[in-house]
Amino acid sequence: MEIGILGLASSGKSTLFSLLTGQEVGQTGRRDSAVMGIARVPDDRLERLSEMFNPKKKTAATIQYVDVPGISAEHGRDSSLNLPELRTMDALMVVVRAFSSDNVPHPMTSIDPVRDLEHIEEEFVLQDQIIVEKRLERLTRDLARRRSKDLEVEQILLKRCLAVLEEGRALRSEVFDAAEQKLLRGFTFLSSKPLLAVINLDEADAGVDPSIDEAYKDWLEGPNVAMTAVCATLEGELAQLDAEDSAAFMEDLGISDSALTRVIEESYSLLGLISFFTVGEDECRAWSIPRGTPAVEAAASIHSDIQRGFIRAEVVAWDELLDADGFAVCRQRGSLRLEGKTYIVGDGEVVHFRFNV
Ligand SMILES: Nc1nc2c(ncn2[C@@H]2O[C@H](COP(=O)(O)OP(=O)(O)OP(=O)(O)O)[C@@H](O)[C@H]2O)c(=O)[nH]1
Ligand SMILES: [Mg+2]
Repeated sequence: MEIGILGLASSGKSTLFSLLTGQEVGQTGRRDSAVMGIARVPDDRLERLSEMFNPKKKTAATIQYVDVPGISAEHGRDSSLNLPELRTMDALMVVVRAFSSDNVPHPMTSIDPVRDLEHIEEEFVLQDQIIVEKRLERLTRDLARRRSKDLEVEQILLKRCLAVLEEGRALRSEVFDAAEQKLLRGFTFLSSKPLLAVINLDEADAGVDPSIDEAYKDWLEGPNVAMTAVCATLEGELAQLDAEDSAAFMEDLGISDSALTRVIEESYSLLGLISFFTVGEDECRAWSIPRGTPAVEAAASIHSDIQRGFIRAEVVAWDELLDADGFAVCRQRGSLRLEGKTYIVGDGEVVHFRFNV
């Protein structure tokens, strides 16, 4: 799963990308290409299971982030939104600047995170509108030449999209049924992708939750939208410290949890992902699957052989396994269940697949 990091110039995208992925981006201001990196999803449950099994290897779930060059402050002037990489992203993360700094110029001069968010949303809407209009023109021409039920259906759907976009609304705010979603998928509309707004705060405001701010209310109401806040420079400083010092520093500042962890967790849930675990002396590992995935497809995320030869899944909740201190007691207690192919794997379940190929 991939999330594109977008925003106006100098909003802190690359700083945040480096902190999330541990990967340096180098110079700011590059406008031509995107940079990919991988973030490990922090998961206390995996830590606890690993303490129990003491495996040779511990593997966390991951999310890919892509640092995209800054969006222009002028409408319709964007090259970075035309990057092909962006089209295949599963979600978009928009970093908006709320920090003030005399050393870092803001492309719109004043600091106004809500305005910046709106500007970027308008840009998504504009880009999608261009695509819809082009396609509609084409459809009108084709339909004048020959009748086609499929093309008519597409035309009706796209006209509906155009009406939404002309109102300045993102397509993610509209409900489409499964067939419509399938038809729209190929267009890879930016405004239909789930969106995580990350407000990059001043050091002094670290720990403030922007979702309680009235100014963002309109933003938070929509479906497939999430919001969180970080102070990127502060997180950078925290990352330099060892665990003990960083905990003490956080206490001084009155912040209880790492904002970076929150960004990753918000990303994860926005993508609709959950984790199941496989455990053993060789490896304890968290696997990402979309919520609602049946066991046989969860097996496929590990290996196609396990899917092909699927017999049964042995399933137990992570905390029950921990509480029982091993599978043997789970079996006695009946908390270890045998499930079939269609069983929907739940978040935090430890799964052992029995298969035969
Ligand atoms: N004071 C302060 N400065 C920050 C913060 N986050 C980023 N900066 C600074 O802002 C400048 C731009 O940060 P980048 O992370 O390069 O911003 P960017 O969005 O990647 O910029 P472009 O790629 O040029 O669009 C750098 O000098 C950062 O050190 C913050 O939370 N507080
Ligand atoms: Mg950058």
